[in-house]
Amino acid sequence: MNLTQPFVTEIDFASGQLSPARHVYQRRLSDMPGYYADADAVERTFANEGDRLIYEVQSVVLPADEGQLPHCTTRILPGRIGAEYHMTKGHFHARREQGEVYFGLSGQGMLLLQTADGKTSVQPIKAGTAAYVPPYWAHRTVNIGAEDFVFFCVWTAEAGHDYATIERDGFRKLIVLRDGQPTIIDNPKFI
Ligand code: PAN
Ligand code: ZN
Repeated sequence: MNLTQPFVTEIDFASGQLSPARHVYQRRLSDMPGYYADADAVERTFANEGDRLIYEVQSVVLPADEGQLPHCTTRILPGRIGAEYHMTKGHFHARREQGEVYFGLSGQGMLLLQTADGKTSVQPIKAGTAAYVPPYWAHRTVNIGAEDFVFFCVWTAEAGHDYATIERDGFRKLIVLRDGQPTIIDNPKFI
């Protein structure tokens, strides 16, 4: 048995900053090739402002042993690429039967979920919302507000991450600005 000592981490709800500082990684537009539907808008964004920061993850790294509960904050900056709101890559868990819990800390977002056989679901998350990602559902978060969207996640160490499936196929739904409102539309790639 590898005994992990109990510990606490302080979280700033507005920024997602962890104290003490933990592992941090950022995802910029160049880290997400092919993820946004409007390729011209991706090119325009690079041309006008370079490699835009889309989101940042601060995570408590734990041993990869079964039963450990890694946890993190994610901060998605406000903005759009064309009409499509800033979002995470999204993934299935490598072990599909492993779920996860998200908890909203600040800002306004949507949790987009889908199963391998094509079921989809969209759940709103704001400060104080606990969202359940059941086993077998791929999941992506989207910032639909004008401020940072920040949330906390807890998952199982054994879950693992499969990014390749979503990178190849995308989600069946997109969340875009349409008629002044965040709107869920069908991804034209699937029609
Ligand atoms: C989350 C996500 C985090 C970043 O902790 O990993 O929000 O999103 P991507 O991993 O899709 O880039 C989680 O779902 N962990 O399992
Ligand atoms: Zn996950």
